[in-house]
Amino acid sequence: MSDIAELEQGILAAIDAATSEAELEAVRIGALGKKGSISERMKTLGAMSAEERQTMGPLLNGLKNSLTERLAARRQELRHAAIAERLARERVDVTLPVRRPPAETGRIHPISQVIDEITAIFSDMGFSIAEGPDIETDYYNFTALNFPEGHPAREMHDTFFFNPREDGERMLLRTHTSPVQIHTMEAQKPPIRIVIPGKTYRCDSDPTHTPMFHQLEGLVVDRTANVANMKWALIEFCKAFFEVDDLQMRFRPSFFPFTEPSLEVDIQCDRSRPGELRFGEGSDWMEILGCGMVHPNVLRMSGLDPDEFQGFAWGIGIDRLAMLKYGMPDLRAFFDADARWLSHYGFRPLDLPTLFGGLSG
Ligand code: 2NM
Repeated sequence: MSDIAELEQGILAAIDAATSEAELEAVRIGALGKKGSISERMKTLGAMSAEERQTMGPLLNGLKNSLTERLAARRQELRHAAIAERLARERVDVTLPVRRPPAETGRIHPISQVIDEITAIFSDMGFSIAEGPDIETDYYNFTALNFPEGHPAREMHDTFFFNPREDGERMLLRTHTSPVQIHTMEAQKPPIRIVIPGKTYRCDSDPTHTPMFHQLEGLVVDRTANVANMKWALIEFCKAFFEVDDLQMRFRPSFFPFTEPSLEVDIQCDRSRPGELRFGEGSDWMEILGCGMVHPNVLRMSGLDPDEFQGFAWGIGIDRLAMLKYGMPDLRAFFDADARWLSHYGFRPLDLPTLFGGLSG
């Protein structure tokens, strides 16, 4: 047998013996790669006599072509064999239960849901959402809101204070979100229409109070804002939030340092059925928010001329609103991070509250 025929036999045997595409590729490189046995032979053509080259040239070229074809055919065989082997080995059990994706099993906390509902209502009325830091200065939490130095109202807030700084200034955890209103009035020219949801802190802990709780406050400042505008906005809000068309509301005189006049607001409810509470029916009242016309001192301290601008503001406790709307009996369960509680009281993440789609789904 000529050495070319021997070479061919060897390569063909290796091709047949390859049991994977990777092994086959190694055979290809060994024969036809840059330094492969056939390629090396090709390089010797140049040194041959013209006669020799005339027989060896076509021989080597033919060999190269036939090996390339053989390699391709074997690659197909191996690929089909691998697929057949996987099909035989792998099984799908179509009777297994479907595992639900995270977006199906996760739940939105009722407080987040209620914040989304309230901000959807006020966004629809043209309000923007504003936020600010939980850690504030005494000035933004009290002084700028017309709490006089040493006034008992400062004590009533049961404030969490930090240790005083070197310069004597004492930071605190905000006791309401009102500091955000002050920052906004300092930074923006009227008209201002903002709502401010957020965490607030008071050193108070019993069955109906947690040291951290949530508030949503609102502020409108322009040249003509008045008590009638305020009452309209709050009545429309309550009807939208509790999803009732008719709802009696009662505005009673009250006191806050930052508003004058100040009002507390009750909504009509029915407590006659045991274990059930309904809004927009019955002859009972429940207090749900405080409001008032922004005190001239507050406007002045924030750089607004009270003879030119006037404003109204209000504050609502979000946690209690969530309990009332969704019938959750214990406030403290809100902050226990109990997955079972959340899977019961939580909301589906893809059901976003909108006025057109329904707030609570
Ligand atoms: C309330 C009740 C009444 C209020 C006032 C202000 C500000 F900054 F404009 F003066 N912010 N929030 C306000 C008014 C808050 O919560 C029960």
